[in-house]
Amino acid sequence: MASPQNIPIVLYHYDLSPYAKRLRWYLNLRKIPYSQCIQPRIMPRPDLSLLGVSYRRIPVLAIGKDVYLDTRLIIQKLETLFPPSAAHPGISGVAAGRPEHSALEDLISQRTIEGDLFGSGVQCFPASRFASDAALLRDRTALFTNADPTKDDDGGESAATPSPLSAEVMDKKRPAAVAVVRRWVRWLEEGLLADGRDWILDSNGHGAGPSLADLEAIWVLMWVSAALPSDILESAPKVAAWLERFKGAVKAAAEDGPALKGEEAAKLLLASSFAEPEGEEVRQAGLVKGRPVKMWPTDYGSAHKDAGRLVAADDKEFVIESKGQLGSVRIHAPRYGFTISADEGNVASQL
Ligand SMILES: N[C@@H](CCC(=O)N[C@@H](CS)C(=O)NCC(=O)O)C(=O)O
Repeated sequence: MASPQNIPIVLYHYDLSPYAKRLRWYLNLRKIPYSQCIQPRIMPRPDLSLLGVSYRRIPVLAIGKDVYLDTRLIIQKLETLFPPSAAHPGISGVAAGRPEHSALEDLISQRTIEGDLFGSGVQCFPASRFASDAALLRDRTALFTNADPTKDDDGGESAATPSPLSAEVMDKKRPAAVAVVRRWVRWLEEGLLADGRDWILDSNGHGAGPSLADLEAIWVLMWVSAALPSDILESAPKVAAWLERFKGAVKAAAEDGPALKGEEAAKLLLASSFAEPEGEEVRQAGLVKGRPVKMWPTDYGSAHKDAGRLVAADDKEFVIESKGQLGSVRIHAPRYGFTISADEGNVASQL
Protein backbone atom coordinates (compact mmCIF):
# COMPACT_ATOMS: atom_id res chain seq x y z
CA MET A 1 0.00 0.00 0.00
CA ALA A 2 1.33 3.45 -0.99
CA SER A 3 2.18 5.82 1.86
CA PRO A 4 -0.62 8.42 2.33
CA GLN A 5 2.03 11.07 1.70
CA ASN A 6 2.18 9.93 -1.94
CA ILE A 7 -1.56 9.74 -2.56
CA PRO A 8 -3.51 12.72 -3.97
CA ILE A 9 -5.70 14.58 -1.52
CA VAL A 10 -8.74 16.54 -2.70
CA LEU A 11 -10.76 18.86 -0.48
CA TYR A 12 -14.35 19.38 -1.65
CA HIS A 13 -15.52 22.69 -0.22
CA TYR A 14 -16.67 26.24 -0.83
CA ASP A 15 -15.02 29.37 0.37
CA LEU A 16 -17.71 30.59 2.79
CA SER A 17 -17.83 27.34 4.77
CA PRO A 18 -16.44 27.84 8.30
CA TYR A 19 -16.07 24.06 8.75
CA ALA A 20 -13.98 23.94 5.56
CA LYS A 21 -11.86 26.88 6.77
CA ARG A 22 -11.16 25.00 9.99
CA LEU A 23 -9.85 22.12 7.91
CA ARG A 24 -7.88 24.28 5.47
CA TRP A 25 -6.14 25.98 8.42
CA TYR A 26 -5.31 22.58 9.88
CA LEU A 27 -3.91 21.28 6.55
CA ASN A 28 -1.90 24.45 5.97
CA LEU A 29 -0.49 24.67 9.49
CA ARG A 30 0.64 21.05 9.10
CA LYS A 31 1.94 21.60 5.54
CA ILE A 32 -0.17 18.76 4.15
CA PRO A 33 -0.57 19.44 0.42
CA TYR A 34 -4.00 19.11 -1.20
CA SER A 35 -6.00 20.10 -4.25
CA GLN A 36 -9.39 21.75 -4.04
CA CYS A 37 -12.61 20.95 -5.84
CA ILE A 38 -14.83 23.97 -5.29
CA GLN A 39 -18.50 23.14 -4.74
CA PRO A 40 -21.69 25.16 -5.15
CA ARG A 41 -23.05 26.51 -1.89
CA ILE A 42 -26.37 24.73 -2.46
CA MET A 43 -27.42 21.32 -3.77
CA PRO A 44 -27.00 19.51 -6.13
CA ARG A 45 -23.26 18.67 -6.08
CA PRO A 46 -22.62 16.41 -9.09
CA ASP A 47 -18.84 16.36 -8.47
CA LEU A 48 -19.44 14.32 -5.33
CA SER A 49 -21.98 12.08 -7.09
CA LEU A 50 -19.19 11.10 -9.51
CA LEU A 51 -17.51 9.43 -6.54
CA GLY A 52 -20.78 7.87 -5.36
CA VAL A 53 -21.10 10.24 -2.38
CA SER A 54 -24.65 11.29 -1.43
CA TYR A 55 -23.71 13.04 1.86
CA ARG A 56 -24.65 16.68 1.41
CA ARG A 57 -22.45 18.52 3.88
CA ILE A 58 -19.21 20.34 3.31
CA PRO A 59 -16.30 19.74 3.57
CA VAL A 60 -15.49 16.25 2.30
CA LEU A 61 -11.88 15.11 2.09
CA ALA A 62 -10.72 12.37 -0.27
CA ILE A 63 -7.32 10.75 0.17
CA GLY A 64 -7.05 8.58 -2.92
CA LYS A 65 -9.97 6.14 -2.90
CA ASP A 66 -10.78 6.74 0.78
CA VAL A 67 -13.38 9.47 1.24
CA TYR A 68 -13.83 10.97 4.70
CA LEU A 69 -16.98 12.75 5.93
CA ASP A 70 -17.20 15.23 8.81
CA THR A 71 -14.30 17.36 10.03
CA ARG A 72 -14.20 15.51 13.37
CA LEU A 73 -13.27 12.25 11.67
CA ILE A 74 -11.17 13.98 8.99
CA ILE A 75 -8.86 15.63 11.54
CA GLN A 76 -8.52 12.37 13.50
CA LYS A 77 -7.59 10.51 10.31
CA LEU A 78 -5.05 13.14 9.29
CA GLU A 79 -3.50 12.90 12.75
CA THR A 80 -2.97 9.17 12.14
CA LEU A 81 -2.11 9.15 8.44
CA PHE A 82 0.27 12.12 8.75
CA PRO A 83 2.08 11.67 12.06
CA PRO A 84 4.18 14.66 13.15
CA SER A 85 7.41 14.94 11.15
CA ALA A 86 9.79 17.61 9.86
CA ALA A 87 7.75 17.78 6.64
CA HIS A 88 4.39 17.83 8.46
CA PRO A 89 4.85 19.51 11.84
CA GLY A 90 2.34 18.34 14.41
CA ILE A 91 0.12 20.83 16.25
CA SER A 92 -1.77 18.51 18.59
CA GLY A 93 -1.26 17.05 22.03
CA VAL A 94 -0.08 13.90 20.30
CA ALA A 95 2.71 15.90 18.64
CA ALA A 96 3.63 17.47 21.97
CA GLY A 97 3.56 14.09 23.78
CA ARG A 98 0.89 15.61 26.05
CA PRO A 99 -2.25 13.44 26.23
CA GLU A 100 -3.88 15.98 28.54
CA HIS A 101 -3.62 18.50 25.67
CA SER A 102 -5.41 16.03 23.39
CA ALA A 103 -8.17 15.70 25.98
CA LEU A 104 -8.63 19.49 26.05
CA GLU A 105 -8.70 19.71 22.23
CA ASP A 106 -11.36 17.06 22.21
CA LEU A 107 -13.47 18.78 24.86
CA ILE A 108 -13.31 22.10 23.01
CA SER A 109 -14.26 20.41 19.73
CA GLN A 110 -17.24 18.74 21.42
CA ARG A 111 -18.32 22.09 22.85
CA THR A 112 -18.17 23.89 19.51
CA ILE A 113 -19.69 21.19 17.28
CA GLU A 114 -21.84 19.02 19.52
CA GLY A 115 -22.71 21.81 21.94
CA ASP A 116 -24.49 24.99 20.89
CA LEU A 117 -21.58 27.19 19.76
CA PHE A 118 -21.67 26.57 16.00
CA GLY A 119 -25.49 26.65 15.86
CA SER A 120 -25.54 29.88 17.88
CA GLY A 121 -22.88 31.30 15.56
CA VAL A 122 -25.23 30.92 12.58
CA GLN A 123 -27.94 32.82 14.47
CA CYS A 124 -25.64 35.74 15.30
CA PHE A 125 -25.68 36.94 11.70
CA PRO A 126 -28.22 39.56 10.71
CA ALA A 127 -31.18 37.98 8.89
CA SER A 128 -30.34 40.11 5.83
CA ARG A 129 -27.31 37.88 5.18
CA PHE A 130 -29.62 35.09 3.99
CA ALA A 131 -33.06 36.64 3.51
CA SER A 132 -32.50 37.94 -0.03
CA ASP A 133 -31.28 34.58 -1.38
CA ALA A 134 -34.42 32.51 -1.97
CA ALA A 135 -32.53 29.50 -3.35
CA LEU A 136 -30.23 29.39 -0.30
CA LEU A 137 -33.20 29.71 2.08
CA ARG A 138 -35.01 26.84 0.35
CA ASP A 139 -31.89 24.69 0.34
CA ARG A 140 -31.11 25.28 4.02
CA THR A 141 -34.73 24.72 5.03
CA ALA A 142 -34.42 21.31 3.42
CA LEU A 143 -31.07 20.75 5.18
CA PHE A 144 -32.47 21.43 8.63
CA THR A 145 -35.86 19.75 8.11
CA ASN A 146 -34.04 16.78 6.57
CA ALA A 147 -35.84 16.99 3.23
CA ASP A 148 -34.21 16.53 -0.15
CA PRO A 149 -34.21 19.90 -1.98
CA THR A 150 -33.68 18.22 -5.36
CA LYS A 151 -36.96 16.29 -5.03
CA ASP A 152 -40.17 18.22 -5.60
CA ASP A 153 -42.26 16.05 -3.30
CA ASP A 154 -39.97 16.89 -0.37
CA GLY A 155 -40.88 20.58 -0.56
CA GLY A 156 -44.33 20.21 1.02
CA GLU A 157 -43.50 20.16 4.72
CA SER A 158 -40.59 22.57 4.37
CA ALA A 159 -42.77 25.07 2.51
CA ALA A 160 -45.08 25.21 5.54
CA THR A 161 -42.26 25.45 8.11
CA PRO A 162 -40.53 28.84 8.39
CA SER A 163 -36.92 28.49 7.30
CA PRO A 164 -34.43 28.47 10.19
CA LEU A 165 -32.66 31.24 8.28
CA SER A 166 -35.78 33.35 7.65
CA ALA A 167 -35.86 36.85 9.14
CA GLU A 168 -38.75 35.72 11.38
CA VAL A 169 -36.72 32.92 13.00
CA MET A 170 -33.32 34.63 12.96
CA ASP A 171 -34.62 37.80 14.67
CA LYS A 172 -36.24 35.74 17.40
CA LYS A 173 -33.19 33.58 18.08
CA ARG A 174 -30.41 36.18 17.82
CA PRO A 175 -30.42 37.48 21.47
CA ALA A 176 -29.98 33.99 22.94
CA ALA A 177 -27.38 33.12 20.32
CA VAL A 178 -25.35 36.25 21.04
CA ALA A 179 -25.48 35.39 24.74
CA VAL A 180 -23.95 31.95 24.03
CA VAL A 181 -21.08 33.49 22.08
CA ARG A 182 -20.57 36.20 24.71
CA ARG A 183 -20.25 33.49 27.35
CA TRP A 184 -17.69 31.62 25.22
CA VAL A 185 -15.60 34.78 24.76
CA ARG A 186 -15.71 35.47 28.50
CA TRP A 187 -14.71 31.86 29.27
CA LEU A 188 -11.62 32.32 27.10
CA GLU A 189 -10.80 35.84 28.35
CA GLU A 190 -11.15 34.99 32.03
CA GLY A 191 -9.96 31.40 31.76
CA LEU A 192 -7.69 29.91 29.13
CA LEU A 193 -6.14 33.24 28.04
CA ALA A 194 -6.37 35.04 31.39
CA ASP A 195 -2.62 35.14 32.13
CA GLY A 196 -1.87 37.00 28.89
CA ARG A 197 -0.37 34.02 27.04
CA ASP A 198 -0.16 34.08 23.23
CA TRP A 199 -1.70 30.64 22.67
CA ILE A 200 -3.92 28.37 24.76
CA LEU A 201 -1.26 25.71 25.34
CA ASP A 202 2.35 26.13 26.35
CA SER A 203 3.47 23.95 23.44
CA ASN A 204 2.11 23.12 20.03
CA GLY A 205 4.56 20.28 19.61
CA HIS A 206 7.15 22.04 17.49
CA GLY A 207 7.69 25.51 18.94
CA ALA A 208 5.72 28.72 19.24
CA GLY A 209 2.45 28.99 17.37
CA PRO A 210 -1.16 27.95 17.45
CA SER A 211 -2.02 24.39 18.46
CA LEU A 212 -5.06 22.30 17.68
CA ALA A 213 -6.63 23.62 20.91
CA ASP A 214 -6.46 27.18 19.49
CA LEU A 215 -7.92 26.00 16.20
CA GLU A 216 -10.81 24.20 17.92
CA ALA A 217 -11.57 27.20 20.15
CA ILE A 218 -11.27 29.91 17.52
CA TRP A 219 -12.89 28.87 14.23
CA VAL A 220 -16.46 29.78 15.18
CA LEU A 221 -15.29 33.14 16.54
CA MET A 222 -13.24 33.88 13.41
CA TRP A 223 -16.41 33.30 11.42
CA VAL A 224 -18.86 35.38 13.50
CA SER A 225 -16.66 38.06 15.04
CA ALA A 226 -17.65 40.76 12.52
CA ALA A 227 -21.36 40.09 13.17
CA LEU A 228 -21.15 40.39 16.99
CA PRO A 229 -22.18 43.47 18.97
CA SER A 230 -18.91 45.43 19.25
CA ASP A 231 -18.83 45.46 23.08
CA ILE A 232 -18.17 41.69 23.16
CA LEU A 233 -14.63 41.91 21.82
CA GLU A 234 -14.00 45.41 23.20
CA SER A 235 -14.47 43.98 26.67
CA ALA A 236 -12.21 40.99 25.87
CA PRO A 237 -8.86 42.46 24.73
CA LYS A 238 -6.98 39.17 25.18
CA VAL A 239 -9.40 37.31 22.94
CA ALA A 240 -9.34 40.17 20.39
CA ALA A 241 -5.51 40.07 20.28
CA TRP A 242 -5.54 36.26 20.05
CA LEU A 243 -7.89 36.45 17.03
CA GLU A 244 -5.48 38.87 15.30
CA ARG A 245 -2.49 36.65 16.16
CA PHE A 246 -4.28 33.61 14.75
CA LYS A 247 -5.19 35.49 11.55
CA GLY A 248 -1.48 36.30 11.12
CA ALA A 249 -0.42 32.69 11.73
CA VAL A 250 -2.86 31.19 9.23
CA LYS A 251 -2.09 33.88 6.67
CA ALA A 252 1.60 33.06 6.94
CA ALA A 253 0.84 29.34 6.50
CA ALA A 254 -1.73 29.79 3.70
CA GLU A 255 -1.00 27.31 0.95
CA ASP A 256 -4.33 26.44 -0.64
CA GLY A 257 -3.71 23.89 -3.35
CA PRO A 258 -4.61 23.99 -7.05
CA ALA A 259 -8.27 23.86 -8.06
CA LEU A 260 -9.50 20.82 -9.98
CA LYS A 261 -12.76 20.37 -11.90
CA GLY A 262 -15.02 17.58 -10.61
CA GLU A 263 -14.24 15.07 -13.31
CA GLU A 264 -10.51 15.76 -13.13
CA ALA A 265 -10.58 15.28 -9.34
CA ALA A 266 -12.59 12.04 -9.54
CA LYS A 267 -10.29 10.56 -12.20
CA LEU A 268 -7.18 11.50 -10.22
CA LEU A 269 -8.54 9.92 -7.04
CA LEU A 270 -9.90 6.78 -8.67
CA ALA A 271 -6.62 6.14 -10.49
CA SER A 272 -4.72 6.23 -7.18
CA SER A 273 -4.75 3.80 -4.26
CA PHE A 274 -6.48 3.56 -0.90
CA ALA A 275 -4.99 5.57 1.96
CA GLU A 276 -5.52 2.81 4.51
CA PRO A 277 -6.07 -0.96 4.57
CA GLU A 278 -9.61 -2.26 4.44
CA GLY A 279 -11.05 -2.49 7.96
CA GLU A 280 -12.22 -5.97 8.87
CA GLU A 281 -14.22 -5.50 11.97
CA VAL A 282 -18.01 -5.29 12.03
CA ARG A 283 -18.84 -4.73 15.67
CA GLN A 284 -22.51 -3.87 15.26
CA ALA A 285 -25.25 -6.36 15.99
CA GLY A 286 -27.42 -7.01 12.95
CA LEU A 287 -24.81 -5.93 10.39
CA VAL A 288 -22.74 -8.23 8.23
CA LYS A 289 -19.62 -7.33 6.27
CA GLY A 290 -20.25 -7.16 2.53
CA ARG A 291 -24.04 -6.68 2.80
CA PRO A 292 -25.77 -3.55 1.42
CA VAL A 293 -26.29 -0.77 3.96
CA LYS A 294 -27.23 2.90 4.12
CA MET A 295 -25.38 5.48 6.22
CA TRP A 296 -26.31 9.07 7.15
CA PRO A 297 -25.74 11.85 9.71
CA THR A 298 -28.31 11.99 12.50
CA ASP A 299 -28.29 15.73 13.22
CA TYR A 300 -29.08 17.47 9.88
CA GLY A 301 -28.84 16.68 6.18
CA SER A 302 -30.15 13.18 6.99
CA ALA A 303 -32.19 12.89 3.78
CA HIS A 304 -28.95 12.28 1.90
CA LYS A 305 -28.05 8.68 2.63
CA ASP A 306 -24.96 6.95 1.31
CA ALA A 307 -25.51 3.43 0.05
CA GLY A 308 -23.03 0.64 -0.47
CA ARG A 309 -21.57 -2.59 0.87
CA LEU A 310 -20.49 -2.59 4.49
CA VAL A 311 -16.71 -2.68 4.89
CA ALA A 312 -16.23 -2.00 8.63
CA ALA A 313 -18.10 -0.73 11.67
CA ASP A 314 -16.43 -0.21 15.02
CA ASP A 315 -16.70 2.26 17.88
CA LYS A 316 -14.87 4.98 15.90
CA GLU A 317 -16.22 4.81 12.36
CA PHE A 318 -18.47 3.24 9.76
CA VAL A 319 -16.95 2.41 6.37
CA ILE A 320 -18.91 1.46 3.26
CA GLU A 321 -17.89 0.81 -0.32
CA SER A 322 -19.88 2.91 -2.74
CA LYS A 323 -20.04 2.72 -6.52
CA GLY A 324 -20.02 6.05 -8.33
CA GLN A 325 -20.35 6.78 -12.04
CA LEU A 326 -16.58 6.56 -12.51
CA GLY A 327 -15.56 3.90 -9.98
CA SER A 328 -15.75 2.74 -6.35
CA VAL A 329 -14.54 4.43 -3.19
CA ARG A 330 -14.66 3.63 0.52
CA ILE A 331 -16.67 6.23 2.42
CA HIS A 332 -15.80 6.74 6.10
CA ALA A 333 -18.10 8.45 8.60
CA PRO A 334 -17.58 8.95 12.33
CA ARG A 335 -19.50 6.54 14.58
CA TYR A 336 -20.71 9.44 16.69
CA GLY A 337 -23.29 11.57 14.88
CA PHE A 338 -23.97 9.05 12.11
CA THR A 339 -26.05 5.93 11.87
CA ILE A 340 -26.18 2.95 9.57
CA SER A 341 -28.89 0.50 8.66
CA ALA A 342 -29.15 -2.76 6.77
CA ASP A 343 -30.64 -1.87 3.41
CA GLU A 344 -33.25 -4.55 2.82
CA GLY A 345 -35.60 -2.96 0.33
CA ASN A 346 -38.06 -0.94 2.34
CA VAL A 347 -37.31 -2.75 5.59
CA ALA A 348 -34.45 -0.84 7.16
CA SER A 349 -33.30 -2.15 10.52
CA GLN A 350 -31.65 0.93 11.93
CA LEU A 351 -29.12 0.69 14.75
N1 LIG B 1 -20.28 18.06 11.62
C1 LIG B 1 -19.98 18.44 10.25
C2 LIG B 1 -20.73 19.72 9.90
C3 LIG B 1 -20.47 20.23 8.49
C4 LIG B 1 -21.44 21.36 8.11
O1 LIG B 1 -22.52 21.55 8.72
N2 LIG B 1 -21.05 22.09 7.09
C5 LIG B 1 -21.93 23.13 6.57
C6 LIG B 1 -21.08 24.16 5.80
S1 LIG B 1 -20.07 25.08 6.89
C7 LIG B 1 -22.85 22.53 5.55
O2 LIG B 1 -22.60 21.44 5.08
N3 LIG B 1 -23.91 23.26 5.19
C8 LIG B 1 -24.83 22.77 4.21
C9 LIG B 1 -24.27 22.61 2.85
O3 LIG B 1 -23.28 23.27 2.50
O4 LIG B 1 -24.82 21.84 2.09
C10 LIG B 1 -18.46 18.56 10.11
O5 LIG B 1 -17.78 18.60 11.15
O6 LIG B 1 -17.94 18.50 8.99
